[in-house]
Amino acid sequence: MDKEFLQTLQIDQHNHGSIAGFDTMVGDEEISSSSPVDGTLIGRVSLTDAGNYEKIVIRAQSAFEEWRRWPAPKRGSVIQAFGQLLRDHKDALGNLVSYEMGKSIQEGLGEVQEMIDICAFSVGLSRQLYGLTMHSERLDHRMYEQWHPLGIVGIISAFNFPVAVWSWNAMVAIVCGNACIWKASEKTPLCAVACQKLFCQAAKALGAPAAISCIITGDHKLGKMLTADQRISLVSATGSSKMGKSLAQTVAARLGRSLLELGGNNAMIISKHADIDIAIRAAVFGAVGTAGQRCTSTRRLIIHQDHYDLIKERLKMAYSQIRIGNPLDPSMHMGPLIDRDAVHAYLEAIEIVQRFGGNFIVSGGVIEGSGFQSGCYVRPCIAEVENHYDIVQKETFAPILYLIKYQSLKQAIQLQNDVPQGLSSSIITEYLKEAELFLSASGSDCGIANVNIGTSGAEIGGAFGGEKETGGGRESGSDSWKSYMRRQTNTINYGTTLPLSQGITFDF
Ligand code: UN1
Repeated sequence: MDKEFLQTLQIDQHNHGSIAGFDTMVGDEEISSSSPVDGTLIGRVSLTDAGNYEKIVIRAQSAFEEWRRWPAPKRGSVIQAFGQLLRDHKDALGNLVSYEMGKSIQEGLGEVQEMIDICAFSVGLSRQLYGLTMHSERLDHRMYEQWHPLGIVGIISAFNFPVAVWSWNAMVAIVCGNACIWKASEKTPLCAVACQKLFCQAAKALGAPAAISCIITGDHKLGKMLTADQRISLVSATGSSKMGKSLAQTVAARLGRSLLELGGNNAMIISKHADIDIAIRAAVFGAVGTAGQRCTSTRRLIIHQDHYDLIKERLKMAYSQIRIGNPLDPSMHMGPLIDRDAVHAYLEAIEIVQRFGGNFIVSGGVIEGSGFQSGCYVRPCIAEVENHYDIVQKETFAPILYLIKYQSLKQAIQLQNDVPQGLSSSIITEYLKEAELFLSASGSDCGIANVNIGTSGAEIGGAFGGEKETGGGRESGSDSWKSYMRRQTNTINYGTTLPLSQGITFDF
């Protein structure tokens, strides 16, 4: 396979995991990154040891001290330059994402597009970090609020969006005046190295302090070091609810801030009034896209009884047309799972569904033979289940779609909400009253609720995140930037006396 994209992105056989700014700090140990596409070793990345971690935090701290003094619109110009580099390297980075993570090239390029879009958003934001002005209750007083950067933002990201989720956090955090330390998934370290190299290029061109963006490489032990570190003002983490629960406790114990984007168990309600073509397209992309490894992947279809049999048949037909194979081949819909552990979890989930009495209408399994030697390719499958099964209540990061039947919309909404997670949800209906009920306070309890589109593929302009075990954080668009800043309330007396608030007198 032609791997020109690796040279374009300056990915070598040995890469430095601990990059702070422009220089490298080489650890003694390395981790290797193998592609789930063909099992080939792509390259190695040096691990960040405790000594290098310490050096990086000190570098980030001093970078922050300088960076916070840069006017925000000037900070935006660095993000603009990075956005341009991403445009120039979109193809190469999209290919690397696809090769290291295994998602289809369409989705790899889409992920880089999300980065380009969040850069544009952040550049605009650099002139809009607004605070409010209030009327003081005291004579000749003015009251207003300002937003200041926090300090160092730690970003922990998952393998499934190896570049975009970092950029949602980092671009916004950096434009707000923070320095960032990024611990990418140890399953996709080369994507992080490539992003860091491009970011450093942009920062250098504009004379920005070197360590406003740093990366560290390692597993959960390094994540723990970052999380427990008092100097990290905010830890923004994407991953499983299990990981988030433990991280939140560590951060809370030091009264730090955390922003969590954790597991989803997303359902699509297909109403009696649904456009069936839209429903099928949305469901198949939601369940099969990224091989079911998005936190927004569609895991449950809650189908009105009148359409149940029809939907089943249409899904069977659609699944028979899914092309699974090398994700760098643009004609493929679905690539491999991330690794063999993920394949194991997928097979285990299938077995548990069967044990509970679930009925597979499209069966799963591992794909073998030529072109599939990495052992990570599986078939997307569909099972008829009950919502209360333990396994249905859990997020399995794999292309397993559950079908559930409903009679009334109230019951459908209840089923949709009746899981521990609360990230994304959708309803397919042509009937306004149903759509509005679904979006109302008595409707979906998720952070994202869509009508006539699927559960995945959120745009960067909205706030992204969810409720319950999804962790409550909001990243990316809207006013999510406020999570990366501290609010300061200022009251100024421009009079000649000192009136006290609440009318208190204190004369002496
Ligand atoms: C994730 O899976 O962690 O909405 C993020 C989506 C993508 C982001 C998913 N824009 O599906």
